Amino acid sequence: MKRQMPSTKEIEREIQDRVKSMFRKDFEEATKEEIYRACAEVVNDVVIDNWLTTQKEFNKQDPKCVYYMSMEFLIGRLLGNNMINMRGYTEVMDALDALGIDINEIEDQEPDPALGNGGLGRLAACFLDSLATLRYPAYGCGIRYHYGMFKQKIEDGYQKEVPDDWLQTRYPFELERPEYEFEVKFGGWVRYESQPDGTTKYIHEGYNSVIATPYDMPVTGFDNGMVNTLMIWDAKPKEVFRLASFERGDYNKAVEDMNLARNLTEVLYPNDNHVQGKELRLKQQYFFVSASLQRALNKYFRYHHDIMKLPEKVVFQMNDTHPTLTVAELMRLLMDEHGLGWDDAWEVTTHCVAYTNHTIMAEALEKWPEEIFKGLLPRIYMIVEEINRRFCEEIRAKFPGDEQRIHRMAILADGQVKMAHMAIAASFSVNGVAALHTEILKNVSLHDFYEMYPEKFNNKTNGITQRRFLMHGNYKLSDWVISKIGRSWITDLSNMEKLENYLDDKKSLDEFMEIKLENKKRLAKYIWDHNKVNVDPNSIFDVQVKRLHEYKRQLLNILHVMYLYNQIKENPDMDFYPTTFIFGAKASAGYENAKLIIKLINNVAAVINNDKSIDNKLKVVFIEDYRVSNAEWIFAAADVSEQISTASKEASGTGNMKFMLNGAVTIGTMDGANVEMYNELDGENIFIFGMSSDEVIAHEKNHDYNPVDEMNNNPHIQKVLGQLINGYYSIDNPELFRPIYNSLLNTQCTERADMYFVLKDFASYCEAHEKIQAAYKDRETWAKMALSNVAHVGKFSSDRTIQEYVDDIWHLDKLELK
Ligand code: CGF
Repeated sequence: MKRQMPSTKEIEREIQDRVKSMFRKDFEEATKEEIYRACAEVVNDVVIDNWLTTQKEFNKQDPKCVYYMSMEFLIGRLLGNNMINMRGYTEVMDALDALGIDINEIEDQEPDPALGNGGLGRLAACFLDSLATLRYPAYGCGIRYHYGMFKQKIEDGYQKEVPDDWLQTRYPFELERPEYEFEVKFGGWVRYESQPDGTTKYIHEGYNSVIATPYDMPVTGFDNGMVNTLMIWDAKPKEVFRLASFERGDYNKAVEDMNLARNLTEVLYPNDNHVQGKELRLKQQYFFVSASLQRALNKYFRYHHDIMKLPEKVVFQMNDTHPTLTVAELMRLLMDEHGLGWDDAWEVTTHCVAYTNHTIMAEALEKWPEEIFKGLLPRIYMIVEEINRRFCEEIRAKFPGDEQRIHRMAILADGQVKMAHMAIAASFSVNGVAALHTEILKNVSLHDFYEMYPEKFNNKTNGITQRRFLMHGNYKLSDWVISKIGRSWITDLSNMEKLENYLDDKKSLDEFMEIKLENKKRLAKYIWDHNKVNVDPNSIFDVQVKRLHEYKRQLLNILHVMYLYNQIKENPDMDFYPTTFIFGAKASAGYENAKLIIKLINNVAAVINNDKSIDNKLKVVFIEDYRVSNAEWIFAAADVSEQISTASKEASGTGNMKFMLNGAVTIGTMDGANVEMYNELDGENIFIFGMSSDEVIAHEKNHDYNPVDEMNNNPHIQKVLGQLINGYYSIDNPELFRPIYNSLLNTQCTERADMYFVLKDFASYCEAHEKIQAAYKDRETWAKMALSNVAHVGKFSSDRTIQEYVDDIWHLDKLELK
């Protein structure tokens, strides 16, 4: 039976009791952190009962389930999310209120479990939320990084990375499960023995190993009693000092195992859309894949005997190429541990694994030097060699005589192991994450593979959960929507279209704008508290928050701000609606250009915000440490959403959807899911600019773009670029921003000048902004545009995405819960 949250009165008493029993304190003496922990336990109590019930039903009903394999789960804080999903948020808020405490301060005590970089990790978290809400059995499989995404400090305008020790004190929403520990082996060599029955036995020797321990986190569904499991793996040494080796005097081996375990789960690599071929990362990949597969097979064998029927009960979805070792490790387990021959093992594997591609960026395609791979995973390497041999034969049979094609598609080529190629060769489904992205995969970046296996390719446009990004992040708008159209949108976002009935209702539009203003005031206060910049909530809040990457073109945004500033200085009386440009972005620690763009934004902010002569018409704010928790407030407060990547480069984007849900109007290129947003909006109430993806791809192919021409033809660009190198924004060091200038213009300093077509799209970006200015001036026009965005956001719920994965790829059974 589903257990409900207690009443407000009971919660009030329980919180006080918990504070007493956990900390031996009266409530009045407790710190905020202690109250947070007490609240977490009150909520956990209900969650755990539902978790137990779900798992019992799971065992009884024996449904097919998905293992979502992902190096990243950017889950964000769980207290608020669990309270919402258990339908107890208001009750806890009221209970705390009665005790004289503001719930926001309590939620603020929770560390933000930042086990991911950006879109890919947050997508995985949204998917888990939707799976549970739709009652589909699922496990998330990932890594318990001790240090997740770094905390960003801005010092003198520069990004500084500070480790985020989120596990410093016990995290209340995880449960160590030592009963599901497994050994994972690295290095050594493989000896083979011929068996009397003609088969060969492979014996792995001389390896180092660690014990993988899972920490389970509950994943709550919305108001349905369903609780799935996210298992994140940690490593510990097999024996603290590997006594056997130690006694034999092999002190080094003992220490090696210790160190291996210590390092494995220490850090998340802070790269988004870019891979560093570090051996430790490959170790992390094998570690969590091997442990997860062992646990999955272990569970399967508790209720089943016939391993050939595994695909009827289990599917492994590989979130990007990071978990591609799933293919070879499953083959190893099936053959070496469960006695299958190659053909049977391949039959099972290829019916159990599916792959999602998240990017076409060349620098994000994972390749491992064969030598490293072989040394670290000798048995896995043998299996990959055989997969490759057979795969090349298959290509040869389909395209006889085309040896170049075989070279292009091989899994092992040029001394490297190409993970995407292995993922595609073995998966029964290969999907992109937005319609345009999938078309580019089919026609350009994975064209060879599409020609080989057209039936494998499909699209699953990303989505986001409305429970976190509206109900939790923007409860005022959420309550308003409920008051207008009821609650059905909470689990079926397409119902938002009922808001269309209010598009011409002046009173409703006023209420809607009033809520936006309240949210802007909340953010303005946050900005004041954190940046000491005074921003006017009545100005346009124009926001670009996402990872910093050159293809996302924060540079285009800030160059435009510099241009506006010039305009206002030159024409002080020009008609201009005051605008606050808000940025938030982390740059990967080693990404110099990206870090310099952060510095530029901060320097421009310093100049503009201190210039009294422009009468507060322009403000620029860089929000430090952009993360899931502050993101919720930022989306809620945005008027304009900047989605301005170079067309073809952003696979989907998901921030774009979160803004839309919160009633921000998009300025964007025809890229990623923007294209589908444009379609859902019938091309209205969205500001599109810039080149199409076809145009970009054609320029890249023909090498016929010269940014110098753009500069020569546009005096505004000339002026702005001049200011990059004349000390206008860096008096002490006029050369500071020279690398940015060079990246735009100088072919000698960079592979291709202005690789992301910033200058090419500059003029049309300025024009689109002028249209925004005009539209915003009429409050009713703007309110209609913004509300229309909310009304058309239905498609972008992760509930819809998950249902498509289930229908087309996973074919899961729903769990029945009373
Ligand atoms: O995955 C991304 C994101 N940066 O994490 N890619 N990766 N890798 C894409 O660039 C986004 O466009 C996409 O929305 C996201 C999730 O699919």
